[in-house]
Amino acid sequence: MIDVLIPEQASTAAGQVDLLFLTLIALSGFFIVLIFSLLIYFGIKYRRGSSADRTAPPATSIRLELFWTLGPLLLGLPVFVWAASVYLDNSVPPHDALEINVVGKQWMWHIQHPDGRREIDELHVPVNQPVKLQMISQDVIHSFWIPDFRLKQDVLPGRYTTLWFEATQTGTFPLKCAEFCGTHHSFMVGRVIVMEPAEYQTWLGGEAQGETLAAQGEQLFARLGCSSCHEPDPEQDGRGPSLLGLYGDEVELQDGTTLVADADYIRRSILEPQEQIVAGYQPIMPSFAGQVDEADLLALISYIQSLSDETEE
Ligand code: HEC
Ligand SMILES: [Cu+2]
Repeated sequence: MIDVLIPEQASTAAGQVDLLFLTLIALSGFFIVLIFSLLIYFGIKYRRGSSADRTAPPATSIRLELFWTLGPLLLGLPVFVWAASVYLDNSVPPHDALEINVVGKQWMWHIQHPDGRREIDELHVPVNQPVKLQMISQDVIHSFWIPDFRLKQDVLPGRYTTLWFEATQTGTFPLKCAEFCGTHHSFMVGRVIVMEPAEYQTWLGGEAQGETLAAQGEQLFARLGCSSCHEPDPEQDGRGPSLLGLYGDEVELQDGTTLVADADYIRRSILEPQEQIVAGYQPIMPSFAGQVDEADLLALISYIQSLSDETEE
């Protein structure tokens, strides 16, 4: 019977989420049965004209009050702690996760693999390996949902969100948009194809495809003229700060605050360079809003990220 109730559990999150969900159902069921049984029992016992004893009803009972206040509290709080830990497990991606970019737009999912391969409404991933999706929308709010993985994450315009998972079995699983996003929302469906790692490697190399995402970003960097101000070599003095080692590093801003240079910061630096000025530099960088789309931005970020990977090694 359980098999009928529970759909495929195809990720490490699925079992955790189902157990939590079923526990909540069981707890709710227990209280529904308890309350309705008592309701019916007392309804019959104290119906009008019954001979039940109504003399000297108890006015207060501290023990009863404590019992029905603390009882549900003690049952409920552990569920909260448990749910929070499942939530945290599934919101912080492991460091070794394979990073894949997702751009949602009316009405399709556009997916970019780090080695440059792109696909639409299909996501190929290896089995038993953590995968981190970095997602953004080019228009309205969408929501990336893989029911068999029990995972769902809003995809927002103007800000990156992440979703990570580890698929535990090979196969094809439905992918849906779970946010009403316009007239063709219901067509915004796709498939997640989980493959053996070797098969995935063959698939990646399969289609003649050109360069990696970072290399595409490097070309954009030259074509848009970023390189005229941002010298790749930190020894040379460009008009803008060197971007070597920027990704993941702390940046000091002119107003004295510091922040960590993540994907969102770099995206903002390109679209709204006047908003956050790096300490010690002039606000001379022009905005590139309108010249680059979300896919270009992800390529640029991937390139800037690759500059940091090199310095770390
Ligand atoms: C006219 C020169 C100029 C051009 C062209 C230019 N930048 Fe900049 N950039 C700057 C300056 C100056 C700063 C530092 C002041 C600021 O924060 O605006 C900066 C800051 C940045 C930062 C933040 C760096 C940090 O250390 O926090 C990033 C990221 C960046 N630029 C990326 C780019 C990209 C990508 C392009 C091309 C699409 C580009 N820039 C084009 C001059 C330029
Ligand atoms: Cu959508």
